[in-house]
Amino acid sequence: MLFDKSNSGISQINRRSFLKSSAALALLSVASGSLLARGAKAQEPTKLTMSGSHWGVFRGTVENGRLTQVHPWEKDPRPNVMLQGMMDSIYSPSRIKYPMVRRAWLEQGPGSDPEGRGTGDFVRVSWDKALDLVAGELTRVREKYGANGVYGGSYGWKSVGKFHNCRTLLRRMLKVTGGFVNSLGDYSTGAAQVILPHVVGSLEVYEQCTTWDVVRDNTKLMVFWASNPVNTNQIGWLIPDHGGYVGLDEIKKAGIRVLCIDPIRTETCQELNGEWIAPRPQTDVALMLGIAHTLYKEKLHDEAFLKKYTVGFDEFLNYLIGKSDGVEKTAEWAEAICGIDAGTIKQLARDFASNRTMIAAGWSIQRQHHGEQAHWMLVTLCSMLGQIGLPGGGFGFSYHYCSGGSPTATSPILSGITDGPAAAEADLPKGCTPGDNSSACQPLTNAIPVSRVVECLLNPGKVIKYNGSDIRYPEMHLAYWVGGNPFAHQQNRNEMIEAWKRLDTFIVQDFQWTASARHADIVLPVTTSYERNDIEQLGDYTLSHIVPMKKLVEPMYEARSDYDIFTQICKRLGKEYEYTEGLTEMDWIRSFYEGARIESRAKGMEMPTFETFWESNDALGFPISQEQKRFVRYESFREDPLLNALGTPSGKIEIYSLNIAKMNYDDCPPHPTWMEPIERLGGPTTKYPLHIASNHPIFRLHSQLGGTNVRKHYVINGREPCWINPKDAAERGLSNGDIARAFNDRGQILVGIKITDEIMPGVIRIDEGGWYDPLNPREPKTLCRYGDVNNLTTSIATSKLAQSNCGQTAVVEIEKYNGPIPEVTVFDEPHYKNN
Ligand code: PGD
Ligand code: PGD
Repeated sequence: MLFDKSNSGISQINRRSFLKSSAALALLSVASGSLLARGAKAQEPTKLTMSGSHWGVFRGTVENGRLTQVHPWEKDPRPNVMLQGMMDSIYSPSRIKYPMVRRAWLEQGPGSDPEGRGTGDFVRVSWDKALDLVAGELTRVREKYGANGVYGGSYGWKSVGKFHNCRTLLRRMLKVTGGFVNSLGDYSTGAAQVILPHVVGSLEVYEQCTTWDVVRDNTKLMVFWASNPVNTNQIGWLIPDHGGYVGLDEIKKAGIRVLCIDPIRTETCQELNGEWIAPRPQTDVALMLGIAHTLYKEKLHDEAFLKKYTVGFDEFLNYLIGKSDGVEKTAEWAEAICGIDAGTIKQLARDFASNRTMIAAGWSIQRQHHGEQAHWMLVTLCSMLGQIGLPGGGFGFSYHYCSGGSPTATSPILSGITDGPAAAEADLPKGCTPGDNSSACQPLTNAIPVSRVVECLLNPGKVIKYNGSDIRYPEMHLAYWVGGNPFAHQQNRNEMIEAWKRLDTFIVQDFQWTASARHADIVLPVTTSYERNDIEQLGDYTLSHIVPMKKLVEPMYEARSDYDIFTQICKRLGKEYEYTEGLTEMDWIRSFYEGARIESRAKGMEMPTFETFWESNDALGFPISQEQKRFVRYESFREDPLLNALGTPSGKIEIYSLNIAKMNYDDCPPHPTWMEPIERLGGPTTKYPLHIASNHPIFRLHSQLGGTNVRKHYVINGREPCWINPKDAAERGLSNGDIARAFNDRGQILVGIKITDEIMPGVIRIDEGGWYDPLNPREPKTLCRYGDVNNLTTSIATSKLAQSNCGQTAVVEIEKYNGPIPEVTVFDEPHYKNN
């Protein structure tokens, strides 16, 4: 049973009984308390209003200006318990109420006492004052250091909505007011999205998979390789449709054999009664090579497929059989690295080859040192199996994400707010022409790989390699963050804190007192999406509905929308019209809808008028054809590889890439290769004995909702849970509920112990997104009181190719914490003084 304490170990909620126990659909309500909302003064009639979030579509009951109940949409096949936290996020004690400035920054100027960041020494200021300070500081930094002094790469999962897309709104503001440094790529698939275009000609990780219907009807063996859709499909980048759960139910009913290759017996493995194979983390490439070697030796590989649809197998084969490096990648060789016995590895090869096999791969295996290799090797393995493009065979890299595999509807694409004109010339200082690389002509919108921000701050001027190009790190003095939480998402927290000292100014706009906000110099309170109007599509892959996201309650305290804040900054910098184009919130929303209406006509459909749609208080649905329900990824390529050539240089799957060979990177060879990560469980140079799986959390979206009442359902002794195998716990004298200290050379955190045999020995699990709560922010490598795993992870890049993050690369030790137990403080607002 899903999310049952006895199974998952960290939850006290049994999801199904939780849902059943609530009357009708009125599932989620908050206890009525004192009302602080501005809109609470007026007595309004009870009403139901539709909106959406990363957790699903819902209708809200608003009583006396307060959201009191959330009703999941009746068409949601598997409503999400996180909706409860979503509602609480409006009212939680972690809400930012007023504009704040760090005292030292305010009184002594930018860059003062950077060690004081995170101590909570804030002064409340008026909006006018805060906006003047921001506009003035942008001007000062640009005048002194140029546009490259301002970092606006601001990565993060923001909120859904085509208009209040705060990261784009920030870039729009920074673009019209004078330029900034941008970011490249993302934290989710940073390595895979750079390597896969070289291999299969597309990002692949965000592409539609063969539909679940086709899998149900054709697949005989479903392999979840580092993939846990029962957990990770709960949320969406757009509003989630949760169709992946229907797919999982179907394959369960069909009795399809399921294998889970994962150091943890995941919720998916449990729900589908899967067979569990637990390799040592970070050794999947070796395991895949062992399987590939068996396929080759036992002549189970599909030579015809390799010849017709791929290039470079021969070069790879020389490596596989040890011709090129003297090491044959036998199952026995793989066993010594990954810990799975050679017999099982050989049997996997036979089972994969003798069945219609679909490999659903997750993304943790590319969030590791040399992470580029994992998905490349998976494509190679599937090429050897020869089932790519056949119904129910091959690979799917997004079955676990936003319900990939749910069929795509015939629908228009809603546009959204943009960050302004994209012409290359417009990005250069006046008088510069594209291609002029002199220091005076650096692009105004320079960009660095997203997870390299810390390295960039520490090494201005350094030149790094990136996917065939050179990037020179700019010298940045101001960072402006919206819609993201770098003090949660970035690896190696203590190194980051040192790097942040190079900044004169760190500005954060958020609605919660995240660790990032607590380390900011200027903090601006924004509205949640439930305090403003917007519009969004349902289902990243299905795009099956357009959802009105109607304002439910008035902005709390002094919160303003990102759009309003940036408009006011632009006004101070003389660029208000360029920013707003004279349009209001509802003008923009209407314009996106009207654009979709025009597109839908071209597809032979007539959407209702905007007024009808908006007043309907319901999602507008689009048809899904039989053909769309039977979509098979790579079917057309398989049918005609010349006519439907891939976007690679050869038009085929590239098992050997000439382009990558030309880059000549020592850490990314031209064919999939096993390379030791800098540290791993059982590795040759590893100092600490336990690997940490920093998975995506069950009851949060990263750090989002960490500050809400959902937290009480999973914390252990008030801390972030740490799963540990009974053997490892016994060796360390740890019991359930203990507070323990996990540590390595990079940092130390407190966690709450959960002993479970759902995790393999040698591995502990501490989910990413725990809020950073430094015991003494002025002390280097101070203890984190709550359990932010990124105190322990490495900030090394995957390789010169993708320069992506390695959030899954970390080994540690753990011990019972015998010191005085410090109170967790990060979930309340910091102390501040009124100005
Ligand atoms: P979130 O917690 O989603 O984390 O990192 P990310 O920064 O995306 O942060 C979003 C922030 O935006 C929240 O603070 C939220 O309150 C704020 N926000 C929401 N809506 C709005 C809005 O309308 N306006 C403004 N101004 N703010 C808003 C996630 C990142 O973490 C990701 S995507 C991945 S895949 C990585 N995963 C791992 C991992 O697996 N392991 C480790 N060790 N580390 C990771 N870090 C990465
Ligand atoms: P993870 O939980 O990090 O999810 O999707 P991703 O697939 O990256 O890892 C998936 C599985 O990989 C886990 O079961 C983990 O145990 C396993 N694993 C870890 N290391 C290894 C390894 O070395 N080898 C093998 N074989 N398995 C390993 C993340 C995706 O989820 C992303 S990127 C985002 S931004 C979203 N985030 C969330 C979220 O924060 N919370 C929820 N509930 N859902 C999400 N969905 C999305």
